[in-house]
Amino acid sequence: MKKLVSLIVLLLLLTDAGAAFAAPKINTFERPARGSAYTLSQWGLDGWNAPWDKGMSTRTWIDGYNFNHSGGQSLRVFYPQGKIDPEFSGAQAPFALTPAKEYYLSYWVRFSSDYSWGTTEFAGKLGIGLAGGDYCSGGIPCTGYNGFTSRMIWRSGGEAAIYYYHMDDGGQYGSYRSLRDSNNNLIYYPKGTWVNIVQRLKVNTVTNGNANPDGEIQIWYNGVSAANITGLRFVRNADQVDTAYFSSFFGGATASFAPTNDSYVWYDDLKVSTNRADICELSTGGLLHAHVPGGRLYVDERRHEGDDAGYRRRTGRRRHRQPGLDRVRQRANSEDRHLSRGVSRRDAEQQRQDLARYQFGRDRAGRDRRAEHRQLRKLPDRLARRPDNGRHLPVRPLCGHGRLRSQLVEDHAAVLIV
Ligand SMILES: [Ca+2]
Repeated sequence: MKKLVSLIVLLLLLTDAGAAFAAPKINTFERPARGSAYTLSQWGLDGWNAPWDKGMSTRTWIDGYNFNHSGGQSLRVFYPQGKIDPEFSGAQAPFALTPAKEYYLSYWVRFSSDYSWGTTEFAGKLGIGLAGGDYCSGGIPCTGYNGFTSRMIWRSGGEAAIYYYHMDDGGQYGSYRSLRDSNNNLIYYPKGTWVNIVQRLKVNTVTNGNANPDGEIQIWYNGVSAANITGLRFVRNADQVDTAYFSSFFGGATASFAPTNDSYVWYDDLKVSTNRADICELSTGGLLHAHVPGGRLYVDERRHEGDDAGYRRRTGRRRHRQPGLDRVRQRANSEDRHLSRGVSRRDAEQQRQDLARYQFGRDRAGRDRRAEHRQLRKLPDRLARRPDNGRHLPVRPLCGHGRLRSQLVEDHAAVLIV
């Protein structure tokens, strides 16, 4: 019970803490028409603006057919067989951010199941990174006056690493640090499944034109810290993090780095924020451990009792009230007692029916809830297959299940598994 209470308190804290910060920049790729290229102007319509791009109009595709991490769509990027360099492989665009000393960046990524890491040499840039100033990269040493970059790469066999340009690279090219799991083993990107990458970059301070060695880069892989680099010097001037740098292509400088077959990477749920609380993938270290006796899904409604005005303020929408909702609320209010004495099969079934009635209303909100419900239903199924038989399972109640955060969390404060 303590865990449930602390989960709810945590969610309230996370939701409210965000109000003091600027809104995070998010892209779920749900707006654009599926089956179309996601051109730079389309990015702009979603609030992501860049002065130039490579490959966005020719090698990107809004996938509403195959894979997505949220909603019904994702961004697929194409890496043609035999090609290297951003001119011919993948996509690039430096998206403008409001300059800040420190940023968090999160995205979900899925490699095609026959992804080729290269021919005889193996390296490529993956997804989106953080950068500032004139984002020094591509074999240009960082002087402290020409900015910095920090991007994810793959190496041989899909070894995951962060590749960053800073003042102390010690050569023409940047530095890299391989990601390692909690047992200090190298992390390799899997094929054919979604993984989450979070990067935090903090620019060093500057005193009288001298760079102090207090810059930092940290990477989380599926919510767990996988690299933490400190003592970095990026700049001697006033440059800050001002770019979310989409930069993904094969290479390396020679064709030996090219893929041996057409390869694809899907991206979804890009998020950039100065506020860690906006990155739900990092909630309590990435995983919330909830006690899950029966593997049943339960939506807690308590937070919004009598708070319609607050709902309208947050969402700009009038809240839909539907038959059955009040009963769901009542049951939610007595949830503690249910849990402490165990939920009978009959009670649980009644809860399920009430919840379904609420979620399956015939209006547009009902359709949205049905989509969420389909996502949510996968959660207990997946958890139940784990060897610990559904108890003390790591769950991500704020992330990765349709509009959980934007819709369910705002509507209901918490999604619990009971
Ligand atoms: Ca999506």
